[in-house]
Formats: sequence, structure tokens, C-alpha cells
Amino acid sequence: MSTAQTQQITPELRQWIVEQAQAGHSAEVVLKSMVASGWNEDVAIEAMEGTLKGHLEQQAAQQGLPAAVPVPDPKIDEAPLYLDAGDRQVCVLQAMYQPRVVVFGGLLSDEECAALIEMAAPRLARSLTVETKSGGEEINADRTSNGMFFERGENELIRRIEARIARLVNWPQENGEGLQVLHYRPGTEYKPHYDYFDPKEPGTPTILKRGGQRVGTLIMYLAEPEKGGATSFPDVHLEVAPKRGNAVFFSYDRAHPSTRSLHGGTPVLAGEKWIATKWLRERKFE
Ligand code: PD2
Ligand code: ZN
Repeated sequence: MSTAQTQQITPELRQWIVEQAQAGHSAEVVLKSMVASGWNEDVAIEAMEGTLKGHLEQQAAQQGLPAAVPVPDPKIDEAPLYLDAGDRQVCVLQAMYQPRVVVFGGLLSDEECAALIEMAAPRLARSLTVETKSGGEEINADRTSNGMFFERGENELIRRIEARIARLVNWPQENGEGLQVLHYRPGTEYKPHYDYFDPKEPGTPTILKRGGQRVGTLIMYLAEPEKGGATSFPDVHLEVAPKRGNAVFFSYDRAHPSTRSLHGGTPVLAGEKWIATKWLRERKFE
């Protein structure tokens, strides 16, 4: 029998791991000290991950936070420069852990961006947001862009992009809402908001019947404004430039501000901004 199979993760070990974290020791230091005292590295990593995750979840529940759920997650733990998205290699330009934000380069080709805009343009209308009081839709003064939704799998291009996204963020295609295209003229913006549905609003249970909560967002830039129009994350003072073909992905594992997933589209100051947004749900969206 190997060492990894014989070493047991006991309650005492879990307690010790929590104490080390509470004392401010980094995961690296704790791992080194476990390995130095004879723990197999894989067992030590498993013990630390499982223990700390469980501990954080327990604390969150004590504070009355909604339970954390699995989220889409690009596989970037080994810091690859490119990810295989099936029919395209996509560049990983930037990553942040809290909030989980990943910026991709070259997710769409210039031709794909142009084709999406051309197909969406005749179908644009003033953007609506889901009205959480009733579960219906309303015009929202915080969102001054024009927009439209494609049906999921509506045509060959949409199917190709949806398959690429599913592979990139490791999330089933069927959990995605239809792709939404938004057009911002100078002066228009999308004020900071959360993409998850507020559990306190009376219309939310109705919305959640169709696929559960939103757990991730991918914003793809189709046309770049000359000035302004970044996607901002005010809690962490991050701004992502709206560069054509690039995209910003972020996830939120509970419907709560502690995810620091507050984000907005800053006002376009010159030129026009076009984006396509893919919102990802917990379960099949139908
Ligand atoms: O256009 C953006 O940058 C933006 C900002 C915030 C888009 C969205 N939210 C969205 O589509 O959810
Ligand atoms: Zn948003």
C-alpha cells in the first residue's frame, strides 16, 4: 500500500490546518511544514483544500450567506498562455482570483465579430433587464445600450461560438442563455450591477425555475470604441479594455456581494462599442 493510501486526514489534522490559516500562515508555508513532517504532498494538498473550503463554507453559512455552488472555470491552474477552445487557441491575458476574472485574447476572429454585428443590427431594441419584482422584463435607466438576443444554437456561427465558450470555461452549452448583443453609442453605459438575481426580490424564484442562478458571465468585445467603454470591477478597481476579439469572463459562486463580482460598462466617450454577452446558469436553461 502506498503512503498516500495509508495517511489518514483526521479531525485533529483538520483543526491544525484551520489554526494555521487563522494564524495567517500562507498555504505554501503550511504545505511545506506538512511535507517536512512526513505527509505525502498529494494527501497534504487534498487535506488543506478540503479543510479550508469546508471551513469557509461553515463561516459563510453562519453569516447567513447563500451556499456556494459549482461555477464555470477555465482550466488555468498551470498558468497556460493559450487554452484549447476546440476550433481555436485562445490567449489567457490576465487572471484574478477574488473576484474570479479571466481576460481572454483572440476568442473571436474579426470576421466573426463583424458577422455577429451584421446579424444583430436589424434586430436591436432598447435593452431590457429582468424585472426581479415580478420576473418580467423592463426598460432600465441604468442600461442605456440597445440590444437583442439570439436563440441558443440559432445558426452555424452561433453554434460554433457557443461550443467554443463551453469548452473554454468547462460548462455545458445547454446551461447558457442565448447570446445577447449590445450596442453602445457615445454617452451610453451600463451602471455597476451584479449579474446574479437578487435572492431577496420577489420575482427571483420564478426566474430561477429556468436553469437556476446565473453563475458566470462572458463579455466578448465585437467593436472597439475610441474612448471609454471599459468593463469595470469597482470593488477591485479593475478595468478591462474593450478590445475587439477579446473577452472578459467572471464567475460568482453565490448570489452575494462577497463575490466582489460587481461590474459595469463605463460610459462610451467616443466611437461605438459592441459586445456579445453569454450568461451561464447553474443548470440547463430552457
Ligand atoms: O458592456 C459591458 O462592458 C458590460 C458591463 C456590465 C456588460 C454587462 N455588464 C453584461 O452584459 O452583463
Ligand atoms: Zn453585467
